Amino acid sequence: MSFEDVFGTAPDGSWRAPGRVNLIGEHTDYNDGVVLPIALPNQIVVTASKRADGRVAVSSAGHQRVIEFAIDELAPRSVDDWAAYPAGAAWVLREAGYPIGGANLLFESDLPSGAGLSSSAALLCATQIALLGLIDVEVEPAEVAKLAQRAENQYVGAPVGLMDQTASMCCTAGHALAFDIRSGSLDQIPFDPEADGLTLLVVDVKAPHRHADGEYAARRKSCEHAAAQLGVPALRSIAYDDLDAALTRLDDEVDRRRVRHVVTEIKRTEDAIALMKAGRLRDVGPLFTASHVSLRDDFEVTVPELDVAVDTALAAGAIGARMTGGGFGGCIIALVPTADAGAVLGAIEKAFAEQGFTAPTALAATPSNGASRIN
Ligand code: GAF
Repeated sequence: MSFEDVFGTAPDGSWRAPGRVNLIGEHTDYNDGVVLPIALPNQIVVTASKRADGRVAVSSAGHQRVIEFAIDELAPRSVDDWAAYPAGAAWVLREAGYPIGGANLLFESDLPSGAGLSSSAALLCATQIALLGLIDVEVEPAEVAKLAQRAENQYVGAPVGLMDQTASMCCTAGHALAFDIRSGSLDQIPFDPEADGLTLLVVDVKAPHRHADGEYAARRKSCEHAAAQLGVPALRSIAYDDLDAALTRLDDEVDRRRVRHVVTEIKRTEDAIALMKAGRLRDVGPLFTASHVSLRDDFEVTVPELDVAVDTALAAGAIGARMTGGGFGGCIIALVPTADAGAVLGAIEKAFAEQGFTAPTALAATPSNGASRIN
């Protein structure tokens, strides 16, 4: 159905916000660490028109239903299901003092949800820039990202870090975004695997997210608990060279493994950034694989589908592979000589069929631009 069919009026504009894959730096953002995402070509598009009654009506191409709420009446978790995200976006803008008005919003997406590709962050970011665009207010992309994180933390109730929203807002085509959460610095690193004869494969392993929300919150708690015990504001403060000494000061064995993942992952991410800046993308491959091992054994956020996909990709010729995103399902990325990309994907499909897993799907990982107005 067209916008006019759904809302009986013409739209005033369209805005878009992409999903992301993180190259490396997993579960480091809420530890004040460093991350290295790219934005995907897959995105959420929202078409919008102004309303004069202070109400927001949302619909999506996949759902016939229109859900409506009054901006003035929004309170954390007052709207649920997928509409919680546009509601959270309106709520956070109102809380931050932006004089947003009512709107009709129609969402379309080619970004799979539940695949760990940040569809939630994209939905929040797209809604925020549409609501701001309708009142001709421009807000810095990094600031929009912080507001989107606040909406997800406080309105939706998910204790996520700042990577996904910042990737959706601030990435640029042809680059990976080196985002240092502690300093706030955003460094665009040229990323063109094709120029090195490589392909970045993104494979959705189609595993259902099992207990992802509770497990994510538990990982975050463990990190905060360990930081408190070590007397630091966040695990970023533990230098890689001081890791062994820090581990002896922790009494909980699980916390020790969580800390080892975070501190070594920050080091791997810094090393990957340095290698990419030096034009040595091939040497980043082993860091991807070490990251996966750490996420599997120390952070314990993988599932069999992710492990099988990574192991199979490596055996079939990938020079590095890892899960990407929060884990417990979602996607893997694999850095593969372009000539072997088809064989690697075929090997993963075959291994999944043998294991009785749902068939995986591949996505193009072209590094794309962050969110923007379309028209
Ligand atoms: C999820 C979260 F939303 C991010 O903030 C980040 O912590 C990621 O998991 C793990 O790196 O995508």
